[in-house]
Amino acid sequence: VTPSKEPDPAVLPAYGCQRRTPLAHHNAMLTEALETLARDAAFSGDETRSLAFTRAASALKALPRRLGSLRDLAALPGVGKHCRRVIQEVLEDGSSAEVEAVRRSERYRTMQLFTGIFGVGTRTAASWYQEGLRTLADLRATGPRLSRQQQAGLQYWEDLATPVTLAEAEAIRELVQAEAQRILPDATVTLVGGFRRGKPMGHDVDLLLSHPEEGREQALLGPLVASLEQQGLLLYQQRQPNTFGQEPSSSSMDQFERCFAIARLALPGAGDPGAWRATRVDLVVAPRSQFAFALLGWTGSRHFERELRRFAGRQRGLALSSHGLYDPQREMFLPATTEEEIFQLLGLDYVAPTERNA
Ligand code: DCP
Ligand code: MG
Repeated sequence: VTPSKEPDPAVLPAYGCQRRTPLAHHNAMLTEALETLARDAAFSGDETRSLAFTRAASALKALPRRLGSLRDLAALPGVGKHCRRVIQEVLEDGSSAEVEAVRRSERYRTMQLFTGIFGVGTRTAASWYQEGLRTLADLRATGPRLSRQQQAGLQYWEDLATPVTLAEAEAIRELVQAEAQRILPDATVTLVGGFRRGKPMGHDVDLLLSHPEEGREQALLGPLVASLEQQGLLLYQQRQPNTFGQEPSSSSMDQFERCFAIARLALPGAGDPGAWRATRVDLVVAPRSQFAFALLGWTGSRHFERELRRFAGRQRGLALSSHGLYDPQREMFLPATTEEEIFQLLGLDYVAPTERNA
């Protein structure tokens, strides 16, 4: 045994995908402070700075105890000077003046509000802020030109800002599955995203659709969306075709056939028999051969996914996406039918969905 080559067991592994990160952890005050700074940096378009804060927060989430002093930071990989200073402030004073100033700032508050609207990204929100817009009323009144998606986002803003519960997500999954199986009896509908990681609430319902027979899944989404729409269950829908293999993927966004929708979910327990709420639903269709990769890619968290791709590239020379694992040396995709097999191909210990809250 050469001690210098053995990883120090007291130090957390460097990549988020090498760690177990439960939903409930021991350092919420610190991670919330750092994530505020991460969001603020992202709002100004500084992804690198944002990532540094996100990385530090993510490592803290995996720490199996409360961080008591700055000395404990030795156990965490990649905590830079700025993060250190913020952590020190929170440990000593219970809060960080810098973070509090960000939280109070008009820009941060407005950016939070605007980027929270369905269809509004950082750049759009920033340009609206530049133009002097501050409230939803501003958008509605003096209105910049809004896309159809943004109009729907504004129209149903209040419902969409209300967290979706696991029970509501399950109800939507069942409804979609019943409809999908009327079209193709063996179709599968899997609840992915935060709910699969054990979150009791979410901002949307992410559903992965597939079929055991390769190719059959192509006949699913069109009729499914048409049928849901006919029943008055969709308040908004926007379909995108599958573009995998057609054009080089420009973003980290995958290229599955999909539908971004706002569903009209009946609320049977609400007293009023006609009660309903608007709910964001993403329907994503994966062929069987890519299902395990899609499942892994759509379970998240976003940071866990980013770390998986970074690990695959930097440590293994492989390109991971929601479509597959590509080996550029052998010029081929490495097949896998389960998430466990993908971790194995990457030479990583398996991490269960509920431990992927990096
Ligand atoms: N995803 C990703 N990269 C993207 C979009 C999505 O890796 N650009 C993956 C990771 C996410 C999952 O898809 O976990 C679903 O995206 P959401 O934005 O719905 O995130 P969550 O479901 O995790 O969170 P929430 O509870 O807010 O819905
Ligand atoms: Mg989600």
